[in-house]
Amino acid sequence: MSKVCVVGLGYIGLPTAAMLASAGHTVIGFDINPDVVAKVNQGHAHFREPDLEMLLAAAVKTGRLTAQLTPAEADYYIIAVPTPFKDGKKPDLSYVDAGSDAIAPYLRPGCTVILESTSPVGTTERITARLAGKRKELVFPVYKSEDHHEGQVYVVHCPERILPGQMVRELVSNDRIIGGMTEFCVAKAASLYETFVKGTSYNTDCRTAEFVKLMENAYRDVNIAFANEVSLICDRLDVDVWRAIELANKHPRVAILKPGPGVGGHCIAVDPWFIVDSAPEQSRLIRSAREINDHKTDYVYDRILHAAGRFRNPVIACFGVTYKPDVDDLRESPALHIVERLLRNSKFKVLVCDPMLKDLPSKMAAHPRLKLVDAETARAEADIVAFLVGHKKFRNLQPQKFLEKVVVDTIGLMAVPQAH
Ligand code: SAJ
Repeated sequence: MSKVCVVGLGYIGLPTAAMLASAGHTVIGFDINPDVVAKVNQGHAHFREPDLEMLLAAAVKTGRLTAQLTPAEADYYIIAVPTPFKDGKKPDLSYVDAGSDAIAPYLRPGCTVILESTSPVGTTERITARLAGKRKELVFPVYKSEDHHEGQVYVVHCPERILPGQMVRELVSNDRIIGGMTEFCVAKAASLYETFVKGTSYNTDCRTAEFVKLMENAYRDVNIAFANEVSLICDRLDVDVWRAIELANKHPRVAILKPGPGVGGHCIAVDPWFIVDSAPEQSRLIRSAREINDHKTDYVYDRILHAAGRFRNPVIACFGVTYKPDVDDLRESPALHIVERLLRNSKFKVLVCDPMLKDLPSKMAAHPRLKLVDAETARAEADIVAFLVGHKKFRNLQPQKFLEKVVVDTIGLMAVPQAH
């Protein structure tokens, strides 16, 4: 069993820290947010994720997981900090840089640094150079070198690929890609992951691992863009997109995804831009997919606006504001963007119904023309109903109860399944 310092107790770092502790490791969770640290030390997660609360409570109770505002000396460091983009859709590596700067003074010979954050190609080499610049007395790996020094520091990229909503299960069952600066680095990291991962670990170099992760999310974005583009074409040609996709998917080699109000979350709406940024001329499809998915949000907003034109002071009910079904995460949520834009029109009153949320985000909660309500109130009071997120709890809404409303159904909630 090892001592592991997890840098960043967010959506990836926290479940990983709890899982490592439950596997028997001693885990120090380091986060710069005092509220997060306090909450974790009480055994509570700061976001909702199935099974996480139980795993975390046990990890804290046994004393194997503690959170603190500084890093600690450890055998392994796992960096799991955000990698958003900044102006011009350029990757913002400031959190990765800050995380590696923070651990630099604690590194000791033989320790391993694992970058789990989704990162542009070259980032693992970047942090290695940064750490080496701060700890000149230690030996760091050289990319793809076959040399090995006793007591060197090892550095790898092992991208996290767990799906929000199924994180705890996927942490154990997913296959892992371990991309090292050198093969010796891979071997070091593999011996940590094999203590809790039941999936297979595949070894490669860090550049390939970085690209594989970006490519996976770009692949999903492109597929969702196809579904969203098809939905626009169907609207134009007066074809029922849900029935058309259902029928096309009867073909043995066709599996079209679901159209929606756009693509949200902190991953798929962001990561493809890292590819576009690094190879703009070669990434035409990936860029178009991002643009198509972003455009879909504008299109849905315009449809609601068009419907609102019929009313003097329309009440608009938005069913769902999270970035996808059955999570409480609002980051990059297309539905939330639509709500924010609707509120800019002083004639509109907006009702939000979202069973995953106890409260609206603080910046919206006090808005005089916005209310978080239950499904029945939203239905009863609305002139226009926009179905934006397909939460499981919406599945028992009865289409006939919405007949006298103007409905903008972006997720096929009211589509009647066909028997044949
Ligand atoms: N969406 C659609 N139609 C679909 C499927 C999804 O519009 O048919 C939308 C969702 O509503 C959401 C967005 O796409 O707004 C993304 O949702 P998602 O469930 O596809 O993916 P994420 O962002 O929750 O998680 C992804 C996963 N990556 C892949 O499936 C390739 C996950 O495995 C990664 O770990 C995660 O990104 C990440 O952290 O990178």
